[in-house]
Amino acid sequence: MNRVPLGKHDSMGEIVLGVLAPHPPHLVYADNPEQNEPHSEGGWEALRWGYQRLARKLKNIDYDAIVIFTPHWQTYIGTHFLGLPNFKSKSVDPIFPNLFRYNYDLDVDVELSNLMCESAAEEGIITKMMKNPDFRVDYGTITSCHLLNPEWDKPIVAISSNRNRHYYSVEVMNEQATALGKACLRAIEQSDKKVVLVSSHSLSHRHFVEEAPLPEDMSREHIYNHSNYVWDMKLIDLMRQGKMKEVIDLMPEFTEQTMAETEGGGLTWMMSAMGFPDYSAEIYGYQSVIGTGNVVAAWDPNEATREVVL
Ligand code: 2X7
Ligand code: FE2
Repeated sequence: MNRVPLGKHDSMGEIVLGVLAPHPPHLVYADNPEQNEPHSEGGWEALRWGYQRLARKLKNIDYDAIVIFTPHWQTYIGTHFLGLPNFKSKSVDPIFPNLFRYNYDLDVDVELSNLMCESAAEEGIITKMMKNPDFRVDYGTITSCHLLNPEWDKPIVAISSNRNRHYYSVEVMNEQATALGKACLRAIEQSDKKVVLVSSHSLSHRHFVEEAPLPEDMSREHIYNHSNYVWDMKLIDLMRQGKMKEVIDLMPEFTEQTMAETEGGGLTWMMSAMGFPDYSAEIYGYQSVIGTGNVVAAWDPNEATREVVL
């Protein structure tokens, strides 16, 4: 599609918030929503209460769609985008089917999805629209979206994670995700919509290999090892200082040393789309889940509504 470049005074779409939203299925399990079959006695409150606070902030933001980048929809040829108006099925976590069997029924902003797909292709990225009605949406997308917007009253765009890191290196992943972020920003501007970006992943990702008899037994929960914790704190400190370019430059080293899900490119994609913010991130909570490090954080481009949360 040939698009006319936007003139200086044309109205433009914009990113109204960027969110780092970890997706351990444990958090949905602990919340006991009606969509999830297993029942829990709670757990992981530092993260769940942080998410609830952020969800309240989102209720006061005017936006049209959530665009989420997920490391659990892994594609080996190109980057894929959800391409049908609705997906409905049961999502079962392959590792934790005891915790997550979630009945979802979600709407997609196909117009925005198409625009992003086309814009990415113009950037030289191999792309595909996912139009299989039986496609099962990954638990990362569902968990982060559920915790941010339990009402599911906004359409989403979900973007797959191309496995550049496995074919090439974390450095190549960082470059490709940067290009994808720029392409998605162009599409958002063209769309004339207000968009919330979500990068769905943990920070450090070394984890236990044996589950506690009661998964929500919080006496068993702790970070996997100290060096992973130190890395997480280093990154969160830079986020607070508004040094996101530095965080992205550290991505290869951080990802290698902590086995982080940043390998999928989500944080790099989001920061690139947001122009590598030099203002403070809002921190909503940090906690381990099966030993992994998880922070809920947001970047609010609007100075008037930006808060110091924690
Ligand atoms: O996918 C995940 C994760 N990222 C972190 C913790 C626990 C389970 O699943
Ligand atoms: Fe994950």
